Order: sequence, then C-alpha cells, then structure tokens
Amino acid sequence: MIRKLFLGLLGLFVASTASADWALNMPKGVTELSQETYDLHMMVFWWCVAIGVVVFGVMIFSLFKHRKSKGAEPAKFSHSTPAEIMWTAIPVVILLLMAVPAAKTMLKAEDSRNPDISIVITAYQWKWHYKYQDEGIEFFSSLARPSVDARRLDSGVDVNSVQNYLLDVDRPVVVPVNAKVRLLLTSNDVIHSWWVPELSIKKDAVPGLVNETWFKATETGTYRGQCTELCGKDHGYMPVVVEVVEADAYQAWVDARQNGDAKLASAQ
Ligand SMILES: [Cu+2]
Repeated sequence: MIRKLFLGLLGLFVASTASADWALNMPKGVTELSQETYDLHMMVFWWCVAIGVVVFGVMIFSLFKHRKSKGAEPAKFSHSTPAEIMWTAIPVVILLLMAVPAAKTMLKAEDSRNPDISIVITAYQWKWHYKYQDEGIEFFSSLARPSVDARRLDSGVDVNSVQNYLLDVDRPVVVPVNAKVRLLLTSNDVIHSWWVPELSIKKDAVPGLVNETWFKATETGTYRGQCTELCGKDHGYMPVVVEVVEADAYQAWVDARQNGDAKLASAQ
C-alpha cells in the first residue's frame, strides 16, 4: 500500500517535470520582478529544506543514539541559558537574511512611478474593463466565444477540444515589450482579483478603492490568468489575457483601436 502510494507520488513528480503545461513550482515569469520573486521563493524554500534537514537530523540522531535500550539516562536540567540564546538568535539571523532581500523586492514592486502606459482596470461581474489612460482606448474583455458555447449545459461540445478553454477572451490587453505598464485596479460591484502568474501580479480589485501595481515584460507572448477572488457564480468565467508585443505592433494596435477597428484588437 505504502509502496503503491510512494510510486504514485514519484510518478506525479516525474509527470510534472516532464510536462511543460503544468508544474509544482511557481513560474519564473517574464518580468524582472517575477524573476526576483522566483529567486526569493527559491531562497526561502532552500532555507526551509536546510532547517528541516538539520532539525529532523538532530532529532532522529538523538532518538537513535540515546535510546533507552542502550541505557541512556535522561538529563536533569530544566533550563539552559546558552541553549535559549542560541535558539533565539539563530532564527532571528535567518529571518533577517530572508527579510532584507524580500523588503528590497517589495519596495520595487510598490514603486509604480514614471510609467510608460497607465491602464485602469475595472472589474465587473463577470468581465474586465480596460481603459488606457493616455491613448483614449477602452474596451470590455469577456470570455471568448468558443469557451462560452462549450461551457453551457448539454452544449454537446467536448471542452478538451476547445483551445485555451476558459483561459481566452474576446479582446486581450495589448502592451509593448520592455515598457513600464502601470495598472490601476478597481471594481464596479464586488471584490475581484486580477492575476497573471507569468507577470507575478495578483492584485485585488475592490469597489471604492484604487489599487496600484506595475509590470515590465521583457519577453513578447500571450500570458493568461484568471480572476482569483470568489466573485459570484461566473467567477470561473472571467479570464485575463495579456499580449506583449513589439513596440511597432503595439503602435499599430493603438492606431487601429483609435480608428475604431475593434476586430483588429483580438486578431493581434
Ligand atoms: Cu471576479
């Protein structure tokens, strides 16, 4: 039984590393900050591994070495000042070693000054509204038609045959690569959350409040995310799609949008 379980778990790990579609670890992402976030996550992870190895190592060694059958006698002392100083000081030092780089990254993540583009994102039940502040572009972004048709009861459509099922929209957000994009998030009804793992952004959209964040994508591509705050019955049907394109393609998209060509947006 245990053997089966172990082999099953092993299979799961192998499958996760073999498949590029999903993995156990967080993605490295496509922004400088997402890379930093990933590095922080790995640093904390390895600290945890080291602490686990040391603590359980000492514990198991002590249990084995000082077992009763070997005639071990329990120690009589109830207080040890050196031990207490040690087990206070060492964790404090480890926490500081983690806190300093983490604070640096958090400060960077909060600094959305001097953006190249500002986009106001308003969440609705159950879609997103994007407004490019200086470009005068605004549009709703809803679940793409193939997903809408497939998700209906008795639709007769095999959802596995729908590309990017529940992760595609009719009009994606388009931004240029290597540009600092500031996002101003709010909501029209209930609390939603705008999440794109590859950008390492998960920010709440709260009615009556404006939350601020930013990203600078360093790789072109299509990045997908979802609403991550339970926001009602269609919470699972309001994905986020961000298309990072070259600067000239972005300009062409802006020009087309400003000329009212809504179709081109989703074709980009
Ligand atoms: Cu939502």
